[in-house]
Amino acid sequence: MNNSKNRWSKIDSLINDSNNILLSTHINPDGDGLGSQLALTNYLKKKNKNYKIFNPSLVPNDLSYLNDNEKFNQYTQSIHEKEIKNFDLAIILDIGDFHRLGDLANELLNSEIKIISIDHHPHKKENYFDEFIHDTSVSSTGYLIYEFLNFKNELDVESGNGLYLAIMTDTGSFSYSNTDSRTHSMASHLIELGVDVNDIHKKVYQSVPYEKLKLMGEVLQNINFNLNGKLAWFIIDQDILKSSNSNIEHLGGFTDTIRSIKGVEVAIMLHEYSKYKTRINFRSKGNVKIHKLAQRFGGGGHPFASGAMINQSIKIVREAVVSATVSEINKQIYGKDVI
Ligand SMILES: [Mn+2]
Repeated sequence: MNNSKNRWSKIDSLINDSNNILLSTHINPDGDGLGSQLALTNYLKKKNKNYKIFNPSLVPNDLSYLNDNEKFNQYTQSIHEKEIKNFDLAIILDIGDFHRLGDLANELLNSEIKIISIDHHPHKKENYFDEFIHDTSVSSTGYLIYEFLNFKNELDVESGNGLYLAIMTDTGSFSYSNTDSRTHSMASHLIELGVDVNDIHKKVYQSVPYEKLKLMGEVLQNINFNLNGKLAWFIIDQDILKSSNSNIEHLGGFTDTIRSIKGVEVAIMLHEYSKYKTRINFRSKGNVKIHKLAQRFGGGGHPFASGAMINQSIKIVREAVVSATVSEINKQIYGKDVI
């Protein structure tokens, strides 16, 4: 682990041996996945590699400034299928569940393309990757890319801008329990390289679309509490999105905000993704581990931040998820095995 030469040498040679490199991250991408991509493409440019970013979704609204510096293409199978065979290497970032790649997952599995995964989510023992760095001890995927570029002696202010975004967003601006001294050392190093932290913070957190705050206003009026306020949950259905003129891109950070309420241990967002598809998002303050709960519903993630996508209507999911979370909190906080 401490020998970064061993840790990165195989990935390094795979990149060296490839000329057409595909980069991707998970559906509904976040600052960690996109910032890591930005840092890596900066490196690939310097190495004169051909590359292309194909993500399952577009850059979300609150990170749209990223589009000024890089082309984040959305992968559409019917249009891009033929292009895929041109790549010799795929680098998959920040994905704990390979199927969060969307259509691209099967496309890659059916190809000859070598697949690298760099991630900080928990993974099953068997995976689909030819080479990987999976390290749940680090705050973010951005930290791992930082480690790689540092090992290559290729860090600069451009890659630093992406990497700072990655750790800033994945640690809740250096406040979540995944923030450690390595996170701060990395930030310090990036500032020395010339990264303007105030500029990045302003771009991300001081340019909230009005529709997002309007939607937040509606959510705040309709929070449901259980267990004397230890559990807080809210619903985002199609009606509420329509009435606030907002969309899925505006939902980032909502569950974190609801978790921040005094007394709340766990917050859940239930999002009506479509009529028979419900997305759930779990956030815990740190006393209740919720990743196993997410796994039970077919999802995954970290102990205090996880989620799942369920092929059921929101009404059915709501009942199952709320009662399962109530008993999980009872079990973990009070040692009670009751519903
Ligand atoms: Mn991440």
